[in-house]
Amino acid sequence: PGWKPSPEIAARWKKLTAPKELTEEHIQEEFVNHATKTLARSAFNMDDFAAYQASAYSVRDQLIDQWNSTQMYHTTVSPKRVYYLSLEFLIGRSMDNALLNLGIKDRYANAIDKLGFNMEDLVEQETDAALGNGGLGRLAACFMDSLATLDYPAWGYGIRYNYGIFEQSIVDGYQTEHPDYWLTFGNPWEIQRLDITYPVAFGGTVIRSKGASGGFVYTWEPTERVVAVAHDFPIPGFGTKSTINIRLWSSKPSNEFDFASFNAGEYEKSVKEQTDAENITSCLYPNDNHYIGKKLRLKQQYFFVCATLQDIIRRFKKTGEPWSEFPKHVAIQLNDTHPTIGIVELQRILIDEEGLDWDGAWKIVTKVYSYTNHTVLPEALEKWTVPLLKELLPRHMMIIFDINLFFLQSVERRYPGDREKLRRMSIIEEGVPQSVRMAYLAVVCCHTVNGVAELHSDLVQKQLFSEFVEYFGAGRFTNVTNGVTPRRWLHQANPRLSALITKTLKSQHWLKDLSELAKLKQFASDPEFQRKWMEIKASNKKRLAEHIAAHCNVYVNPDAIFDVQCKRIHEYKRQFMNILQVIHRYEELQKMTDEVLAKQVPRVVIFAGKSAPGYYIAKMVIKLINNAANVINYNLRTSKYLQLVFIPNYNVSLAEIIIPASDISQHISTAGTEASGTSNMKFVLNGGLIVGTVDGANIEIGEETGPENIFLFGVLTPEVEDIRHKQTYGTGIKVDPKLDSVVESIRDGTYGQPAIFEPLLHIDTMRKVDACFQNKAEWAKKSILAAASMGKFSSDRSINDYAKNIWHISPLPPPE
Ligand code: RUG
Repeated sequence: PGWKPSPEIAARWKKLTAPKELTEEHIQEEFVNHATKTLARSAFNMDDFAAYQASAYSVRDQLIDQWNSTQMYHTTVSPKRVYYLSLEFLIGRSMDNALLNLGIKDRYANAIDKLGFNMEDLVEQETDAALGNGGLGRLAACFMDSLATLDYPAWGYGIRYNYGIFEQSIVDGYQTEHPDYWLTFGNPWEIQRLDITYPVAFGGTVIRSKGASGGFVYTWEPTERVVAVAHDFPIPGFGTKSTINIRLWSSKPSNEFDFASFNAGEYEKSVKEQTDAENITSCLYPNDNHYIGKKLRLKQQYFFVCATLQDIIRRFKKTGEPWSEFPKHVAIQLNDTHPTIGIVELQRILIDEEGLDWDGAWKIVTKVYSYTNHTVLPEALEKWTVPLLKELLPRHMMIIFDINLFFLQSVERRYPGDREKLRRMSIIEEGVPQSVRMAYLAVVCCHTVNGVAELHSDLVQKQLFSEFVEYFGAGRFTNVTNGVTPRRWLHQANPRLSALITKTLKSQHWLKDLSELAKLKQFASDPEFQRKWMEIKASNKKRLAEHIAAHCNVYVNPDAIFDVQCKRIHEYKRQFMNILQVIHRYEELQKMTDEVLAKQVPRVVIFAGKSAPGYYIAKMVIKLINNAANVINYNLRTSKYLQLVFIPNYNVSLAEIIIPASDISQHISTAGTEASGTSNMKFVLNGGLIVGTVDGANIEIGEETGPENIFLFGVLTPEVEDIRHKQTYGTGIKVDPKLDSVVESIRDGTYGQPAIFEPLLHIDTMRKVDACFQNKAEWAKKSILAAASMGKFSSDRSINDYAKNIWHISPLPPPE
């Protein structure tokens, strides 16, 4: 900066920026100020949306105050920081969250009420920031909330997509996709930093020449240049002044305009560079648990890590310390392999730009990075072809070849002559063309690799990376079980339950230490507490029923069991098995006499979730659910006992309505396929019980709740492969493809294969659920005990695990 304030000016500045007491009048002043000055509205020209915007800008002012002082304090202390690199941050809405975390919601609601607006209505005006696909992106958002709440010096880095995940509507039963225009009316929750920009380059060639010291130097001469512009999203902690930052990059052309083409009348050409550059951050790829080998996706990955590293290095250089101290200031966490090219970028910067030798650079790089694996599904493991990498990032490809060469040389020394092992462990996969296995690159270069639940981390170590565990030792690999933030997923999404818990525990402290929920167990059999608990569930179910009526035109019975499966539609998550079970139930109902029918436990089955647009089978499952709903809901005789809905456009704010309203939720992936799952944690936290397979975090949830408070069923992970193998090569068993005979064919018991019986076990489990649900007191007790056992699944616990065991960082609470 070219300007430095004199001490007097600095003092005046301090006085002028000192936070003002947040009185009712001050809130109203700020609100009206933003309505009239920022939005140019008047009292006679307001509506709920304008009032939302005015409130949002005034809440943002509060956030910015805290955020500025947090950042200034961190700059003074210069602690070791963690940088969480993620291509997805599924933030959802911000206003309610900010008001609650800052502890000013009631004050704001009252002040705004007196200006004629209802805060709950204004909250509904906000569009979700849907910059993620599902669990992975929402995990990143929960982690940011926990990092801020626990006062860790942390930054999130990612991409500001112009269009987040598509909006889903259902037309004639089919999923239809629409662009997500989330930025049309601006975004009050971000601060555009036109002053913080970095160049990012692609393509071209690498020139090798002799350096002054006799070694080779490499000069990358790229052919395409763009600029990354920072957008900051302040993230307030709960019950602390810490407010951290998610910095999202958007791409801009480096030359604003091609004047020569413009002057020659070639208008399209003159703006081509501009549109090409802006395209990089246009869209989020809508694939969950499936990699996409598209050039633009690789560009997105490099674009964001390149800008991020320049930002991190700029911050480090302010300390004036030598490069050897870099790992004492910087920990970088890779959320999946998506940012893995950042490892190579740091090695490149250190060698080509900072003049370190290979070994010196490598020592630094390998102390800085750690990698979270989120899947063992082969189709989700990223590979980039060598020709594509060479075309886009020629110098990086050379460095990857060198990393691989040095790595394989040392493997060869350990296992002389074992060429098969070298082939298996190589970062480069042979084939036409060759490709780079990004997960192997991450494992070779990171000091720590973690899975996201005990079972998953075990599979990561025993199957996916078993030879790397043998080579590097088990110390490189660990588990950090996922978690969710109780601030959003209970306090915000279920305010009445949160209030009941606070009243019962006589303090809000459980929101900062979720293990305190265990104290609720003593009230689990108390009829009065049960009544209050279940009354809140009933009112949440009513709210969801209203949403369903408005969006699906179906009037569901709020007294029925609400049985929910909402998540991305995927074969491994087995919505198909669930819908078969529903159809089976419907067919059973048809066969019943009126007398038997009258004894049935009414059930509302609720599905929600998006399918990747190109995922044919998943889309057919959506169609099947909707077609089945059309039959089931219009059967006047049985619809009292069974209703089925598919709620369109599942996103964070819809999850906030659905999750508090569930009685049971389905987490029924094939054993060994769902790395963790996090919605399972959210449902139980809100008093819903799990129907689930022995997979992912279900297992650990069951350990905490006890087997009597969770409905687990099905085969275990080791059996799955065995069964698959037998089915493929064994007795020639075929599952009847016709829907109407599937259930019968699995029920007649002629097949000797347990996997085929999983749908049957699912059906049996659902019968158990019916029986349990009829005993209201027992059900309430289970619901309370399960929720009270959720202490482990706070993302605060996950973040403390990462901080202590992987990042080696400490909390830095800002001074009062
Ligand atoms: O499928 C996994 C979930 O099981 C997990 O809970 C979540 C967060 O760890 O990540 C999901 N995931 C995995 N999303 N994408 C991938 C693979 O890229």
